[in-house]
Amino acid sequence: MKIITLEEHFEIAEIKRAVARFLPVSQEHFYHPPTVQLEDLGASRLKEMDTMGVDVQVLSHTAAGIPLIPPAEAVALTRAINDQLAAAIHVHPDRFAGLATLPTPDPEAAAAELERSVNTLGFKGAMIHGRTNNRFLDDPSFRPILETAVALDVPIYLHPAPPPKAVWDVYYAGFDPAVSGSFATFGWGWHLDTGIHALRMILGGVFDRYPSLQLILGHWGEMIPFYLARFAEALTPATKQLQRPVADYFVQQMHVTPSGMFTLPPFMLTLQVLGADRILYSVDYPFQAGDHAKIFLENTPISSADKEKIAHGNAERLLKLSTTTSTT
Ligand code: GRE
Ligand code: ZN
Repeated sequence: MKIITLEEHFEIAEIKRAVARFLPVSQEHFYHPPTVQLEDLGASRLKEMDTMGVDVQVLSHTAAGIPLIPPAEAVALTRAINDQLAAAIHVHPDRFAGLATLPTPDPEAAAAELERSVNTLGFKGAMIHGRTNNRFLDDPSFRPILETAVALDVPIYLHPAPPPKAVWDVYYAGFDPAVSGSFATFGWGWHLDTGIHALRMILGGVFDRYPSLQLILGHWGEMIPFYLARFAEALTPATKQLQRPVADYFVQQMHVTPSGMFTLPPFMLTLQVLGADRILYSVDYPFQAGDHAKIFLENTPISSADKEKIAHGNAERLLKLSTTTSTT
């Protein structure tokens, strides 16, 4: 079974240094990235992919803090990120594909960089890390980016990023900094944040404006599948400006991936809510260990046709990847 994974990160040391001065100090307390694996885009990564049973990694830069930095610098840095990723893909085109990093602080430039990334560099979509200037993608200022994604027919992967300081302080502070840091981010907070981001896009009418836009969420849909019926019951009567019942936007315009959360309950829940055609696969390498990536899917109690869709078929369709056979 060929496996294509969609939330697989790399990091460029110069970029990390360049963005470091814009990051909130609180970040130090939770962010201990696996630097060696993040920075490798060659032989060791391929070896780890072979061990995990992953044939193709769709690569994206890690949460670089791009939304936090001044527009002009964001433009230069994202160009450098995308150029270096393109060079790595060029060496191993059968093992790597790319998602663009966009300078969201300058939405027009971000739209242009998305266009360049797809049409010139051959990338398959973009990854956006949370809010920019505390605005979510339902804000009209980001329309150039969404319009371009629609025109190019590529998806946007919405990745978590640390919550705003005010939210951090009220909701997550008050514990040992390492506890607050994990609670505010990958332990809970930034998943809730990303779910809210996607729900705001529904409520803001983004998917009526762009009915072919496709959003990808990690972590089995960032809590939305569990609460979708509740959200739909509560919000559908109030959202008279929307064209569809609110749950429709989730099941028609979003896809989800596991991000390395390889346990059965959220998988079965997501499968029941969303169906096998909208589940893609991901490890969140190297933040999560992918040793069980292939075994987990093989052992799920679903049909082999559905396993093939989730392992690679849906990704090949959504990202328009060529369909070659498994290399592992
Ligand atoms: C992730 O990509 O999921 C991630 C980061 C940084 C820290 C932890 C984490 O980008 O899971
Ligand atoms: Zn990730």
